[in-house]
Amino acid sequence: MRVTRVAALSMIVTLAGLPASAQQPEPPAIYDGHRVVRVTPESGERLGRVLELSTHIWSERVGRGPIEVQLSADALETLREEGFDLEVLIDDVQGLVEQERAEIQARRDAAQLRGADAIDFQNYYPLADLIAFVNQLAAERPDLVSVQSIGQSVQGRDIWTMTITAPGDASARPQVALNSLIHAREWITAPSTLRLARDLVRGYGTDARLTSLLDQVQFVITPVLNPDGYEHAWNVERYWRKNRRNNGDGTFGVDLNRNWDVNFGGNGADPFTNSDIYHGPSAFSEPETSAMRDMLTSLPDLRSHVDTHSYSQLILWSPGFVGQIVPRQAELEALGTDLAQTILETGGASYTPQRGIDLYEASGTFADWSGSALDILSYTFELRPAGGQGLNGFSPSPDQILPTAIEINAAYLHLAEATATPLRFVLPSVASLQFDQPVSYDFSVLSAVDGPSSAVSIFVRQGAGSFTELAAQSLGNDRYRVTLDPSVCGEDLELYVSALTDTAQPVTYPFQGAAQPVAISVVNQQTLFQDSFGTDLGWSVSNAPGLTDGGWERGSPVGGGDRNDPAADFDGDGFAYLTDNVDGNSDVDSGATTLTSPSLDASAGNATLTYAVWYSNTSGEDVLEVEISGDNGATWLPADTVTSAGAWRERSIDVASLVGQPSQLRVRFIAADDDPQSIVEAGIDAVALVVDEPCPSGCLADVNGDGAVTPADFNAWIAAFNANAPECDQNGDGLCNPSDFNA
Ligand code: 0X9
Ligand code: ZN
Repeated sequence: MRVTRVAALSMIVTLAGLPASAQQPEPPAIYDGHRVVRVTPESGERLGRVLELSTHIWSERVGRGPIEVQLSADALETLREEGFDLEVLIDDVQGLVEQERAEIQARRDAAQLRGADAIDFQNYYPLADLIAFVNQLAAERPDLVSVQSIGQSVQGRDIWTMTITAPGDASARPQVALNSLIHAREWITAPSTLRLARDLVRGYGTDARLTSLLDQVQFVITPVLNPDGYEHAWNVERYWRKNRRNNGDGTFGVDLNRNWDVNFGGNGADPFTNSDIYHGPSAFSEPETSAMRDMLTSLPDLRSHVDTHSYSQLILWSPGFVGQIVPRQAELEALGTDLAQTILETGGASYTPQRGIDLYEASGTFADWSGSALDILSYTFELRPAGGQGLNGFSPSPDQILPTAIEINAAYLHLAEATATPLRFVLPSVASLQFDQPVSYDFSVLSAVDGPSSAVSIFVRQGAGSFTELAAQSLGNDRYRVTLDPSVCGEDLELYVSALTDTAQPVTYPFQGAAQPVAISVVNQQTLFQDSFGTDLGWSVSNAPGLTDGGWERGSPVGGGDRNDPAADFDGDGFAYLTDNVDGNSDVDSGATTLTSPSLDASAGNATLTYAVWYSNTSGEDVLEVEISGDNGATWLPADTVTSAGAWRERSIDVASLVGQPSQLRVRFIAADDDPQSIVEAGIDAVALVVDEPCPSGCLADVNGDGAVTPADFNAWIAAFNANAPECDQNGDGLCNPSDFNA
């Protein structure tokens, strides 16, 4: 039962403690009678009518086909009268909001024992508690934390920023900036930045990794960038997104993630004041964005930034809109992919790394601005839950807060290590090595502020022994070459790189060196088929009858990479299969184009098919399907689905688990564009069919197992004979006797 709202209780904020009142005032029942419905408008005009009458859009995209919207009881009645066919998905939106609130209150009541902390990561907390926690950490370790108000919100609330670094002179330490709650309803984001602050403060001096990081880096953390919006979402309207600017026409709020001076007012931002993505009257019209701009531009050596949002589990980077030039694209992509991997390896959820533009176009966003205006590596994180849940996605259960904070912390830490420690190591990613086949790799050791690095070495080992040092050959310009020689089959090769800064400070990659080396599996593979498309090995193309443009063709990329098409092939021989390989406005339109391999013999063992794929699609709705056939193309099975990303990616298919060991295997790549308005660009390169063979058992004559047959093995055999050891049996008859000597 809902209690009518008593006169608004004013929140009494203490600097380092709990607010005086634990009982929250009841917000007005703003969504009373609201339902969420699915409707399929038959025309653009009918769609406009639905949008006009709805209070919120729950679907991720609006266009042709069904959409999900929130309607008041009156609006629902009106649409029914106008002949719309409405399917009710959620009968009582207000009920959902109240359920969430009741759970928060129940946890609050049960948490009397939660200890001295203002927030506990088991529950959501109002603004006053979040700020109390900021001040609590500062009071706990004033030698590590300083708190500063960077300005005031529209309604005059302070925007607090914490700077966290080791005691002593920090002037030479670069900065990493993190913020959360730019969007009012994205409640799960603040506990993530605050968790990092807590761990840094409490881990300094006890945790080696955090201590070393704070010795080298300054964290600049703004947990609540939009305090007015958060208060409003907490006390009045749960799904409020913007700030609380009075727009002067009866509407409120500017979207703080459309108010930055980067393509301000462009696609994916609205000029309508009532819109959730209203960009405001001018760039930086809002005190929240201008305060943040001034603070960030004043930092002497900012390296990277994360603007933390929810939801959909994404790691996003620029470009965020069509035509944005992103000089550090390759770095953003490589590191963004690492961040998603780090989250996964922490035992966290699966986050998709992709360019912002591949999600949807947006203009005037914070991370597009910080990345370009400050020349740093900037990301937008979208936290839990996974996408496609309407406004419900902003209300994950409090149980999700801690796991989300832990996985996001791992990513924040990785970002700081990768961008703000004195040297940066750029290594190729190597999934596996062929045993007994030495191979050379080039890598870079870059120093952004210090002079050139020196004493670059690589340390490797296979098995449990100690690491041995390999010489890294200097190629000049911070490039180095090393030759790896994996001599033991089936045992991971582990390595780390070390170097000295110009001030002789040792730095390793990965950050913890020998304690956390890179592991590369060492396999015994046989290549059954390999195609880099320099010549025609018998692939065929078939286009759907409706296809108007964009069939597969073999060639060198000519588009120049300016329309989401690859600027170069993947494996460097200059050739690939590409869809509509022409410069300018050309892509796959209105149908599918299918590229089918020649018949391949996969009968030699359990085969894996590997390939590099490029697939980019501006609408985000289309995908590239990969299918395989074990009967020479008579029947096909789905084997891989590739979603949009403007980069070459290596993929693999476990052929054996799908179709066994066929002698007539085919694979086909189907690039489709069902929405002709969207741009689809695809490429395939470096196709290979390999089988893993068992590691060879050691040569019998190598009795002492040193990898070579030498006179020393003779003595070793005598010893084995005397000891009746298994190595004695050279003729394989299961016995150890003098006939083994002749063998
Ligand atoms: O639209 C936004 O502001 C962000 N998503 S949210 O649902 N949290 O509002 C994402 C912006 C990312 N940039 C681009 N998609 N270009
Ligand atoms: Zn957001």
